[in-house]
Order: sequence, then structure tokens, then C-alpha cells
Amino acid sequence: MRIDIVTLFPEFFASPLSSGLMGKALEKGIAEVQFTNPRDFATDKHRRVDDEPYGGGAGMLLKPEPLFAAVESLPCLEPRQVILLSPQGKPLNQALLKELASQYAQLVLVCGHYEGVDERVCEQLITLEVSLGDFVLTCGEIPALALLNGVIRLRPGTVGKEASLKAESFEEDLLDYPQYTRPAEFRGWRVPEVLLSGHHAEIERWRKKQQIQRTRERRPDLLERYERLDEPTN
Ligand code: 4G4
Repeated sequence: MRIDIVTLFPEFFASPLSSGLMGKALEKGIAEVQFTNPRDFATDKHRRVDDEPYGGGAGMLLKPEPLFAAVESLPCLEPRQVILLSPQGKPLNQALLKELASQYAQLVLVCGHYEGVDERVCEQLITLEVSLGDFVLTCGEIPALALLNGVIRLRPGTVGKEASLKAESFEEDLLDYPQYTRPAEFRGWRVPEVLLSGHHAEIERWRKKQQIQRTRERRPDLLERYERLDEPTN
């Protein structure tokens, strides 16, 4: 899989892409990441990439020409998605990550800045707008990095089987169960006895119960979906 990042700040990605499991995965060739800077495609002598919004208003917008030129300079592997990270996008979740990690030969991640991007970019260059949630950041680089991390994590060979199974547990619409490691007692708090018992069936039952209880308390919206999808279809 090829992943292109279109960004005014490619240096922003250096450390996250070389650290930890992401670094290992990219070293192994699990995905090929390339950077393209729209500023390199600005044609005026000041190499401007931003301009004022028509109709007035605060702040600046990314101009369409350098963004179109940057994306159009890339090789095109089909099938591909050209993704803009923006608060107006489709909410990112584990199911969308799984689709992006498995269905495409190329992902182009476009990072917005200032107050946003010209609408003609969203409509004619972008094939999918994605949001990390209902909040605003100064730049698209941080959500792009989160999406990239979530996609690479799902590629075979990045993490053990364990983690991909966990991703599937999220697709079940339940939060994770509580986990403990040694010591068995820490500052007077003991690890639940069932986890020390070695009874695998009982441990599974306990974990499922914890997942449901936790989801009910923290994310009733998820639990509703879980219970609906669990019902017989007749
Ligand atoms: C595109 C349009 C994504 C990109 C406007 C990006 C939050 C998210 C940006 C902007 C972002 C998110 C400057 C508002 C960059 N903020 N929720 N900022 N803004 O995924």
C-alpha cells in the first residue's frame, strides 16, 4: 500500500513515523509513505499557498492551485482515496479504518491549515472527507497521523494477532475490559481473583460482563447498537 501525505510541514511526521511499531512497520515495507509539499507547487514569486476568503471573514484559506498541482503530480494507484481530514468529515471509527487498510492500493492524505480549504478542493479533488471527532485543531497533520497509525496497525505484520482481534472486539461495539499485570497486589488493590484462577471459561465470562458494564456506564450509545445487532433478525 502506498500512502501519500500532502502537507506544508513534512518534518512534523519525522519522529512519529520512525518510532515504535510504526517505525518498525514502515522499515519492513508494510506501507510506503511519501511526502508532497504544496508550497513546492506554488507558482508566484512569494510561493503563496493561502489567501483571504471571498465574502470576508477571519483568517486565511488554502488556495486551490497548489493543492491540485500537488495531488496531480502523484502517481495514481487504483483503487485509491484522496482524503481530507476536516471537522466536516465522516466520523472515523474502527470499521472505516479497516476498510481503508484493506480496500485501497493508495491513500492520499491532504492536511488542511488556516481556517480551512477552498470548497472546490473538497468537491473536485477530495474523494473522502474524514473527521476524528467534534473538535477543532489548528492543522490536519495531527488527525492525518492518527488515521495513518490506525491504518498501519491493521496491516498484516505490524502487530501480533492479539491486537487485530482486539480491533475486532471494537467492531462488536463494546469497550475493552479492565486489564492487570504484576504485581497481584499494588497499594492495597488486588487483581480480581478470577484472573488468577486459571479458569479460562470463567475469565472470558468475567471479561464480557465487564465490557458490557463499562460500555453501559461510559458509552450507552455503543451499547444500544450492540444490543440491537445481537437480537435475532425475525
Ligand atoms: C480542514 C478544514 C480535522 C482542515 C478546516 C482538521 C479538526 C479535525 C482543518 C480545518 C482540523 C478533526 C483549521 C478547522 C484543520 N481540525 N476533527 N483542522 N480547520 O478531525
